[in-house]
Amino acid sequence: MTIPFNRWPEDFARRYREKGYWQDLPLSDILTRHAHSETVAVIDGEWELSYRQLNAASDNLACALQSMGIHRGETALVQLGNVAEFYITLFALLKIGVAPVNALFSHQRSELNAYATQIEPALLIADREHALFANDDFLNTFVAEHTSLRVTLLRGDNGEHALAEAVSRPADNFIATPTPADEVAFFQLSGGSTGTPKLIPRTHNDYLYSIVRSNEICEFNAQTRYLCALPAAHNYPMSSPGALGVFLAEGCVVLAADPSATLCFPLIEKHQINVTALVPPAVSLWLQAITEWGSNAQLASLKLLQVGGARLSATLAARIPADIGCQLQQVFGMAEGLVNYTRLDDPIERIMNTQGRPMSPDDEVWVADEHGNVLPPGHVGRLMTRGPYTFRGYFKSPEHNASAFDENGFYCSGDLIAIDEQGYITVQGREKDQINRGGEKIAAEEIENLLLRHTSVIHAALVSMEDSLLGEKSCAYLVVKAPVRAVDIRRFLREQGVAEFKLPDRVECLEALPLTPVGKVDKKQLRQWLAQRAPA
Ligand code: AMP
Ligand code: DBH
Repeated sequence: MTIPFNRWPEDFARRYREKGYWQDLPLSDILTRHAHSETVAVIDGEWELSYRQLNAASDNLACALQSMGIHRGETALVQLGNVAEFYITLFALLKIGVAPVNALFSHQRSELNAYATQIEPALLIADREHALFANDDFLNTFVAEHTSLRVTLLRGDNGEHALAEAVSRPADNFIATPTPADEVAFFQLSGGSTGTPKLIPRTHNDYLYSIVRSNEICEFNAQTRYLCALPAAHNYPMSSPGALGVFLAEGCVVLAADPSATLCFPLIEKHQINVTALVPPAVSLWLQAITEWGSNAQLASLKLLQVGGARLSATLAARIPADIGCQLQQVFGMAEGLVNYTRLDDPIERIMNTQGRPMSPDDEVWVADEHGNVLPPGHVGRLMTRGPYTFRGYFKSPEHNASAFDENGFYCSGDLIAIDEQGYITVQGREKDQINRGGEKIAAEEIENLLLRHTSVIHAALVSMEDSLLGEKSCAYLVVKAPVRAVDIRRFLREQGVAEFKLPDRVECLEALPLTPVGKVDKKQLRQWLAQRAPA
């Protein structure tokens, strides 16, 4: 049984192998190559695991899952936060050829249902610390609704579902059964722009290459001490170079539950962290904390700060070397593949003002006008890309894929960019119907569909509005039958089981939504009204 996905054409696959990008190794090799190392791999609070221990723990879990009848070619739904079990589970599943969707810890019923419906998982791994799984109510419904589920393991459970038990029971004659390196290893989550959250199949070959190449550019090595403060399941702290880059290099990953300064500064000092990855709003909060506390002394060990996920303003960028006292690297990436970095030895002006350039010599990136013609350097248009680690299609989404890719397999990310003469990219805007709330992506259509379930709502449009801290927040424009208050709308959406960051920050009611000449909702007009603070 293999998971269906859109493969690279044969001639591309051959070229990527010839150039050494695709190594035909399972992703679990990142860990197993250090199986005998006593170096500390992960620090999660008081819990420190060496590479040997991390590998053994994942062997144990892999073996336990095999004995429960979970096997190669199946899928799993995993929801774990920034805890060591996240990596133990990831490697265990890779070792037995089970492809997980790693849901974010902020995800709720609606997202988990959407993912389970798409992948039909045999296995669920979640956390008793998550409100959904604090008791068995949701769990029972979920298992009844998703009949493919045969096994559930829960972190923090000490009964029949105990994950800890499966992790600590010594593996007995474990034989790894990873999927072939050119098959699906796991699914990444797309920020999305459609009604249902989309899944991105990632193969061992393409993902491992993205990590190897990221390590070269970011110079991760055995001395790297990386603070993982963004959600561990996200593509950025997982692979750019992220925790997997650190493991590959035999460095050390320290986990933080969130990127707050109060939590992260002491961890940086205590564990002598030299690199971390943030989104721009977290950078603002760090700078604010430094100003308030009048010192950046706790950050003395920090050499490199990666910033990405959303547009970093030049003002904020300039304060990083000045106030935090470390080097900045801009990262412009996407879970679909393509990642751009400013290089460590780039001139300061490039590091401050661009979102870097593609990491691979074989990343093909060009800018398209509205007719699909190539635009010259400096012109703003649609980002089009394909390459050795950029996917060729969303999971089971033929219709959406037909519009997201051109006839030559180039993926249109929905970003508006310009590329300069030296190949450096600046992100200028966005064409996709998405809100980037400080790096957390919201697909407008997903929330609009939920809003339309409200008995008073006739029409709904979710648009971005400027925010000084987050960059963007969301505003729901509604046409209603009966008056509604913002709190009611937010409560209603919460009851629909959607992640908190997707709730509209503001709600406005209108007589009618403005329409474009072809009769589509004119979101540009709505955004303009918001910018002018009218009409309320
Ligand atoms: P996702 O689809 O959730 O992986 O999000 C990827 C999207 O995040 C990109 O297509 C961009 O819209 C946005 N993004 C990521 N990094 C940056 C950055 N450094 N500057 C501006 N936008 C970014
Ligand atoms: O926003 C992203 O998705 C992102 C940002 C930086 C990403 O996936 C990445 C680096 O790999």
